[in-house]
Amino acid sequence: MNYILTEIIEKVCFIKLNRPDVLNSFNREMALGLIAALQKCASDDKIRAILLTAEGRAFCAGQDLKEVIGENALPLDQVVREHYNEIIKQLRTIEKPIICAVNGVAAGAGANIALACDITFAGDKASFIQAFSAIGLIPDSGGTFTLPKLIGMQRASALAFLGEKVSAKDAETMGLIYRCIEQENLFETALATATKLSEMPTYGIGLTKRAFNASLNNDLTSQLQLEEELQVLAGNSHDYNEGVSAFLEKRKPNFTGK
Ligand code: T3D
Repeated sequence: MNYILTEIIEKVCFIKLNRPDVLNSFNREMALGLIAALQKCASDDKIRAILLTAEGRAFCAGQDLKEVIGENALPLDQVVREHYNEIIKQLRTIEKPIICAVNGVAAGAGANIALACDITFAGDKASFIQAFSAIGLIPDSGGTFTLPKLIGMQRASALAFLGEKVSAKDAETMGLIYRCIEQENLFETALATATKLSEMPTYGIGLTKRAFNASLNNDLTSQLQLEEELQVLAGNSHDYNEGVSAFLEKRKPNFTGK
């Protein structure tokens, strides 16, 4: 069984979680498969945007809880380090836009993986649950980092402690995700966004992601210094030259991502 499906549609790599019978919860094979798919996206220059979604009625129910007990269960630190930490590091450091289409419930690590993507759409039947507290765990997969930054300490605490289900509409209203979309239009909207981004100046967008990541630790002076440095890199790119030329020549630009 292939737990991670990938398809390249022009310049977009479409990645699908594929264990629908257990709501796409993560066993080790699926986690390592997702990491491998993301590594391939990072290294392949022809891929200029990534679209992450899932098969069936759920997006992802987090860790497969059948794998965490019994004598063959891996130690918790190994699971967190080798699976979830690695997935989140990939999502945040690949300097290409990563779009997520949350097609149903996203719980535990599944929720925090969706929230670590750059632009997250959710269908209006989808929901988000910080399911960790119900089983005595803390939010992993970057949850303790991402949640307070997205929605503030009060709402992050309420969601993490109570573990209540948040509808996609409420997630949009509180700034947890970018947009809640009618379910039937979810994939079309997410794919159109990924396709649009895949034709834009990928290098500059990647540098923007690098700057946003750094802003989480920098003071204003350091961040302004970083903007200066990254703007020089962007300004020396093919796509900057092409963008300015196309504007002046009143034609559509042909960006290469370089
Ligand atoms: O090693 C570590 O533990 C560290 C890593 C932690 C990371 C984490 O993600 S911890 C959080 C783990 N996830 C959860 O606690 C969520 C558990 N699932 C649920 O609470 C519910 O399933 C949902 C709210 C997500 C959806 O509810 P509902 O009513 O729509 O579906 P259901 O009937 O509960 O589930 C459908 C099937 O999927 C069912 O199997 P069955 O009875 O039809 O054979 C259920 O057992 C299975 N399933 C759902 N979630 C998981 C799962 N099987 C294994 N692991 C799951 N996480």
